[in-house]
Amino acid sequence: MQSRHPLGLLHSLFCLSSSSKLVFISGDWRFNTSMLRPASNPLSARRYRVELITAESESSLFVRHRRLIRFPQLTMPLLAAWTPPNWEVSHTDEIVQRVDLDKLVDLVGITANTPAAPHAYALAQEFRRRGVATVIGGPHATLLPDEVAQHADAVVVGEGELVWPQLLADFERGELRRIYKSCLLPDLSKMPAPRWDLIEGRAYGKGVTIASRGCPFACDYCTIPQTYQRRMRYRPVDEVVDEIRKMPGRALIFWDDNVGANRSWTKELFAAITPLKRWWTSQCTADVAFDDEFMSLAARSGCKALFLGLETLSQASLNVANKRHNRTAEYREVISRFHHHGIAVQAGVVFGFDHDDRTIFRSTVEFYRSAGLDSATVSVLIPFPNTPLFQRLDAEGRILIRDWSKYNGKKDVVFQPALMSPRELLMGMEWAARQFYSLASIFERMARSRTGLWWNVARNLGYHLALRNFGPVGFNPEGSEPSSPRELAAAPGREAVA
Ligand code: B12
Ligand code: SF4
Repeated sequence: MQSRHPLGLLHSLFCLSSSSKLVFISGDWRFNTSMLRPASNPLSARRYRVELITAESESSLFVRHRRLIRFPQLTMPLLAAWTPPNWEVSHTDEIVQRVDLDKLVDLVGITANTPAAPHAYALAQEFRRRGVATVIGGPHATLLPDEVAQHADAVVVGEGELVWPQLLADFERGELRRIYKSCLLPDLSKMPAPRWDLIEGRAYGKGVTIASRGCPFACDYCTIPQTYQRRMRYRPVDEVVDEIRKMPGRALIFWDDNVGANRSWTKELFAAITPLKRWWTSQCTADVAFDDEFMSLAARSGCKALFLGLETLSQASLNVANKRHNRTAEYREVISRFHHHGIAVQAGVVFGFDHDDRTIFRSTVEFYRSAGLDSATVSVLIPFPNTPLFQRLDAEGRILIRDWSKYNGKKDVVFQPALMSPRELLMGMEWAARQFYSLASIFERMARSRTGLWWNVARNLGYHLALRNFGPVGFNPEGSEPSSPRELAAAPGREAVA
């Protein structure tokens, strides 16, 4: 359960925005957002229009636009729900819509992750050229507010619920400030439902929600500790249940950062959603595998798969990344315990940590084939700006590229890896992804997993087909680089795991 922050008042008083303006809202670090409504200036009779934009980088558009099953980003529909009634809200999600630069609006709000940041800057510039004020928020603005402030009229650092109504009221008065940062974290009780009416209907599944925010860990490459300051918050279970009850369809995703962070709360949640008979998935740390009660309750409540950030098979790399809570020696048992409960494992597999050498690609694929891993999201390490990882690599002179659009984890390597070249890292990742989703590998993994085969096989074949049309094929850096497509097909290492 939540506890009051012992330094609550002190913390608030010293929490300054980087424009040196105190943004003081309350002495308690948690703040019930319902206290803010209605937040606009009650004397204001004028109606205003705000356009909210979910900005997408080119690389993300390329990948996500092709997906058969897509779930929407909740950021802007949630922000819209927090917008005072004298503001009319429209929303453009670049995955499915084009931005209308000539839309007649008073203000534009853009959300952007790091790879989408340069594109968000370009959008903001176009709107500003047309005389429309712009605000940028999201993970990138939280990491680099001073840079973002050069491209927008205002920047929101961290969570937006508490400062958004205040920002709009400032705008109405003509007193928009440069940087808004709430030192208080919103309490998630009475969280309004996202404005689903602002999400383009046909293309998206609507069973998406968030039951908790934050993660107690602090892996050195992750941006969650900076956004949520390592303070977990949980929605009241009955409110989550009420929201799910209203959702159409059977499939459900909890986009929590770590749904197993507080297992007693999670167990309560699982018990409460069991009667709703949903099929759901979420993200978690691997240690939950050893809590049988957690696993049984998850399975009974309809959990079909969990995303586990297993990252790398090198324990030394995990230790350096401050991810000691992952123990590679237990990975095989973790996967088998999940399968025992009928829950599939989707692993986050990341290449490029400092102890990853050229053998890591082959050994990873071989290991996960033999362990019957159900599916994997394969990428290269991204040193997001201002994370401890970025700072360390930067101090060592190993940041090669500062164009944020290249911080996508799929098409570019932006730093100098310790034990191979950037090209070997990228090509090795491409190669491993294809090996993992080769037909022989799918067959072997599914035969070992035997978990949810009817959808698991289909999903694996979907990945297999998607990879056939995506990017270069890659090669195993243990051998020399093939020089022709024919050679590529017969490159050393291909047979090793095929
Ligand atoms: C669900 C999810 C996905 C989903 C769906 C996409 C999505 N973005 O929703 C999928 C699986 C597709 C995905 C993919 C990727 N993701 Co993702 N994802 C998430 C996750 C877990 C939840 C997002 C969410 O709904 N958050 C809840 C909303 C309410 O929070 P929020 O977006 O931060 O918004 C709040 C504030 O930031 C602020 N705010 C945000 N924007 C704005 C704008 C304005 C105007 C204002 C006033 C306020 C404001 O107010 C909001 C309310 O408090 C986050 C982690 C997280 N907790 O956010 C990672 C996260 C956003 N993802 C991340 C990454 C890296 C990616 C990928 C690039 C990974 C990859 N290599 O492919 C891709 C990129 C694709 C894409 N365009 O998003 C990183 C981004 C880091 C960064 N510096 O950019 C995060 C933070 C995870 C992490 N551990 O670091 N992701
Ligand atoms: S466990 Fe996951 S969400 Fe938590 S800090 Fe590490 S990478 Fe981020």
